[in-house]
Amino acid sequence: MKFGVGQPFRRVEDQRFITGAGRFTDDHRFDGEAFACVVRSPLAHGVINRVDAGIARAMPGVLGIYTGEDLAADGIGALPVVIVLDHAEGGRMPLPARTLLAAGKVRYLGEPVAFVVAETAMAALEAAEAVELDITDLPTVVEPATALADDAPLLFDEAPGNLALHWQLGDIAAVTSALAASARVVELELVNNRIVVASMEPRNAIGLHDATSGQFTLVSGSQGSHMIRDFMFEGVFGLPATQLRVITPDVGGGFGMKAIPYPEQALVLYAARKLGRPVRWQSTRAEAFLSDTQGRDNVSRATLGLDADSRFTALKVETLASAGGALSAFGVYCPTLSGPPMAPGVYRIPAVATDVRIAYTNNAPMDAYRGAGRPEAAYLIERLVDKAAREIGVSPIALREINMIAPEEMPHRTATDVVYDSGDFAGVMKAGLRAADWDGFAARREKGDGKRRGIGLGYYIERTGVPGKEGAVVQVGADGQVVVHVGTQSTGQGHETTYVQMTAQALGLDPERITVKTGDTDQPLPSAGGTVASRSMVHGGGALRLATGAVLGKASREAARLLAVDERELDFDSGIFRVPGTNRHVGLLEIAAQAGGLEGVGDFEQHAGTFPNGAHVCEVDVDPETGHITVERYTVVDDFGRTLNPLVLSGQVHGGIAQGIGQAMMERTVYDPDSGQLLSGSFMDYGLPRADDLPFFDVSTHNVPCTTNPLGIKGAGEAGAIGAPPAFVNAVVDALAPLGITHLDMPLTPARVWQAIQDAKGE
Ligand code: SMO
Repeated sequence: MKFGVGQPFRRVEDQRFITGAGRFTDDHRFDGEAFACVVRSPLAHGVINRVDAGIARAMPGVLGIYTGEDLAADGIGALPVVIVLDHAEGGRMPLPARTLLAAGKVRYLGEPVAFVVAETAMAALEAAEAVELDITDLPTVVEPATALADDAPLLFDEAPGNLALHWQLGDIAAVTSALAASARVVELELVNNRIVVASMEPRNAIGLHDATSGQFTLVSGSQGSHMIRDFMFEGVFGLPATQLRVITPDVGGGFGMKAIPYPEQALVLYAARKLGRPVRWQSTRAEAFLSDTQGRDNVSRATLGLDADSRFTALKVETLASAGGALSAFGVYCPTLSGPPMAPGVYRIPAVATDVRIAYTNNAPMDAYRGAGRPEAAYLIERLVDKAAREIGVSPIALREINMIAPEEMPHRTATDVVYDSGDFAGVMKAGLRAADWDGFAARREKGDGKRRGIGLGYYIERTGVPGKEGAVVQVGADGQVVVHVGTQSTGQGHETTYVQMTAQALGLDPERITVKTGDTDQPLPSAGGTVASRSMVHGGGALRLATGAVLGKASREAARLLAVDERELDFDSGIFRVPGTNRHVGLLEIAAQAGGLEGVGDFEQHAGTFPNGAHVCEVDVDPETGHITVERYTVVDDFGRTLNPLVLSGQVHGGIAQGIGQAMMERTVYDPDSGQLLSGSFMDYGLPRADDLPFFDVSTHNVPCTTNPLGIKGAGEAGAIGAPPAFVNAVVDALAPLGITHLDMPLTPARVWQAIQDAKGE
């Protein structure tokens, strides 16, 4: 089947997107709508003495101005925290309330202080600028290490020492002794730089309220309307989730940042109820830099032990991480439950332990960003293994081969208690090296043009599709049109294409007949969890398989009745049930027409993770005169279990590589340590990679079917961003190793690289 699973079927949504016919939140208009503007803190840390809206309230077109005190008086609650853990010493982590508008203090630059609603966006902006803030400046801390120091200014009374959470995995004492008993240890301290998420479409929200029924509606770009409803509404409004409908239309990028609820989503609902009018808010790019959750931002010191045969004996990781100035919904998830369990990577390491301290800091709240903890784990182990190889004097490939978990060891339970179900790591690595012509690099290294060349491998593994439920409903209409409801939300990945393809294949129907619907809590779904952790195809695909199966079950019973044969005698092909050896047949669409429509429901539960993995090989040129790096070649071989659509898949990997190289090469959120002011608050100051910063990517697969889900697939959405940083940095360090450089911290900007070269030369 030419549209079938495994075929490079072209994206069905692209016609709409490239002709400007996409419908994003901002394209939705409502009668009588009013416009909101957020008054944000101009200081990173301070005591709020007074918020004076007197002048602003009297300005033309102003409908309402709300402060933290107004919300408290109306009984509006704080944004709930989804991930709450215990301290290593026992006792629950503190949970300082994240109110929708700052109350008493501000703790990061851009924290919402007041919410202004007016007849026009311009009137709202002008009034917002007229709101007078009297805030007493307090000293700031913008790095976890300084925030945890004894003399650091305290952000929250509830969190002594600014400690959001102290968390451990594994037996630190046992690992410390295993390291002491090892023939050799290799140490590495590295920074995983704080970065912005930079979705193409900034955040937005439109709130509606029907006073008669008491029903709220929220239109907002998100990674799943059900998640936003379920995580935010009850806690903030004290009302049952059924009183809110969330609609998420087309979305221009989420990457984890839009998986969580934000103050503005609740504020538009609050104001809509107050004013009896629809209220809309659209973030500007400048606000996105200040107030979207950011990613990564941790510093780790790692020690790897090896025996005399270069086998890994133990791994200890100590991490300081930043939570930012407010606790986001999954704020502590990345450096705890998500990253550290993946610390061993694809290697046999008998003893692993991690100690993590997460600190409150005066900068934007921290949360998931493409990979959400797994990129940090992969970067750490892959840099460490490379450094170990260089110190021992073996090739980085040989050291990996010695230590990689073999296919015959699957399933393999890591020392961190994660069970890898399948994988051929050494085989995938070989395929990657072959595709990248690793062996031919020696000849490419010496071009005699004064540039320094390097090659690096990053072998990533990640855990995707963590346990959970997802539903799907397939409706074959009497008119021959098929509607597929799923609960995972595309933010650009191409879900429509892949779900159409899977449905077309299962039902033997033309893709043109099939429409995918997502993003509405009113959809008839048995469950819906949204798009996070590369779970859409594993969970949503699993649910869709059950739903198409249910449609076919009903149809085949009906076909058997119509054709007067036993159901088991029927053949089904290209949408037609046939009695073999006869010309008797009936089509699925005929059956649906006669029955007035057919519906199948899938309620799928995934019980274990999937473990996509792969080899990224990066080749760079470093200009020693300027420190400028060019990526000359980039090759990836991934194991995604099974490929549903190679075009959609490579799109995912390409985007991920761009984000991963972006972090490694040029991206960094910079806050002034003294004032907490953001020094990288626009794309003039913040380096985002562009097409001409990147080469063509050579992307292919070497799939080993996953055993933990019926489709045999491994989640692919985040993989590119996980493999790229170690491959890139390993390549640059390889280029500069002859100068004695053993490590460089991301981002490897020309200035940083040039300085490292000067330092190495002793100049
Ligand atoms: S960073 Mo993702 O949306 O799990």
